[in-house]
Amino acid sequence: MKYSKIRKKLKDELDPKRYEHTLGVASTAVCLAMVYDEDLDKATTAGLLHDCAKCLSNEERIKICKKNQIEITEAEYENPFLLHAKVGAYLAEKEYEVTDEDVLMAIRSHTTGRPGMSTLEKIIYVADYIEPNRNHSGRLPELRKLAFQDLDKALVQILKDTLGYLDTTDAKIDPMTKETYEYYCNK
Ligand code: DGI
Ligand code: FE
Ligand code: FE
Repeated sequence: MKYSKIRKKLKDELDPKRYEHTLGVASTAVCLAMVYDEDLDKATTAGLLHDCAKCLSNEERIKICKKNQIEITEAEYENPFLLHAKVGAYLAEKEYEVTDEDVLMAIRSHTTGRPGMSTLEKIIYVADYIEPNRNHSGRLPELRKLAFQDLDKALVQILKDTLGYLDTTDAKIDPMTKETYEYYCNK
């Protein structure tokens, strides 16, 4: 599907803020792809589509998983918004004609990360946190700079910030977020 068609469909599916965020992730991801020798088209496509399931209801997300034999973990049952990553990968394939497994995996892992991420997955994970519309952490200026200097270091810092933030809320931490952090800390 052409970018223009993907954008048009996303504009219908997402609320205006989420749509702007999506464009910000796509443009940030493509810049990171230039630095880290990743495929520019894959980075743009994954960036555009990473949150394509973000504006569905939790009921709709659970229904899509059940209907299509997509496994729901305990953590995802407790925080069904986490499913927007897996369901997003599913919709990217079914409704946006994405066949590239690297792109689908980058969408699938963008919220919790996972041990052993590809460069593309790291790029989407990091771009999601630092894109220009974000304004959620005082550390963003340094994280933005770090992302273009050392992707793995930026990844660890973002995982650390995310876990620190989750600790201040009563949100349940997905074991995958923790595992990812530990894996990249020890690398
Ligand atoms: O969809 P976005 O908001 O663009 O970004 P995202 O998919 O990375 O989701 C960000 C939120 O996800 C952020 O508020 C932190 C939260 N999150 C990340 N890991 C976990 C988590 N929330 C819970 N409950 N558990 C996690 O392990
Ligand atoms: Fe997301
Ligand atoms: Fe996002």
